[in-house]
Amino acid sequence: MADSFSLHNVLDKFKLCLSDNKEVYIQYYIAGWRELVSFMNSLGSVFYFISSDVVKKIQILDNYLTDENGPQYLTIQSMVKYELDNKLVDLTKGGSHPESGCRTLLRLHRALLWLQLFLESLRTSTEESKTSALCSEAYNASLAQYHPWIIRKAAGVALCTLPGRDAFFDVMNAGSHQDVITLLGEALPQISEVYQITQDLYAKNNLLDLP
Ligand code: 1Q0
Repeated sequence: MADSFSLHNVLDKFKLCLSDNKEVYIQYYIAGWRELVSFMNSLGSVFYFISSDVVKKIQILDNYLTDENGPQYLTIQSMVKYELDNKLVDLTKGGSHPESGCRTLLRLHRALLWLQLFLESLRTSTEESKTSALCSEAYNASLAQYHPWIIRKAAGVALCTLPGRDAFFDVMNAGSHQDVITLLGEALPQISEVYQITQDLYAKNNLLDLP
């Protein structure tokens, strides 16, 4: 799996996410996350508790996409409309739809902000920068607020094992360090556009705090 991973693959998938009228295709969104899972798995078993949760969420969304109502799940926009119109979203805890597409995708959406912040800090980092520090700063500024103490603690332990900056650039498998930096500069605006469109859609529909 480690051999097949390349930063190009991740970025290509997120690039494919946007339709002409700026809707977000779920198929490519989860394909981007699949690439990230393969990257995380290549970092070692300590990341397994993180990647297995992502795999679970990809699976839930994939099941919606391939079942009989699949066409309603073509884009995040159509999913939100379909699930809200049909009362398929639990707005408070303890309802009958604990695994709605909307709440499942929200977890990945929050993690996408972490990815965006982390890749941006990596892009502008210097040789002295520590990936584990960059990664945990990005985590604390995004995902951490949604995680209980025990998960934050475990995430901290996993992050300490991240490879150093040079090795990290190599694992991304996208050419020289300068190539990686250039690629990130081109691709990050696309990830951030996908993030922002989703964020605005969820905000407009009051879905940002789904349990
Ligand atoms: C590079 C290493 C990754 C470092 C990740 C930062 C720490 C994240 C710690 C998250 C712990 C996840 C365990 C389970 C959490 C769930 O409780 C939580 C909520 O779900 P629920 O159903 O209980 O309400 N789930 C989540 O928040 C989902 C997302 C968490 C995972 C986010 C990991 C993002 C990883 C990205 C891949 C690494 C790519 C790095 C560089 C990319 C290079 C192309």
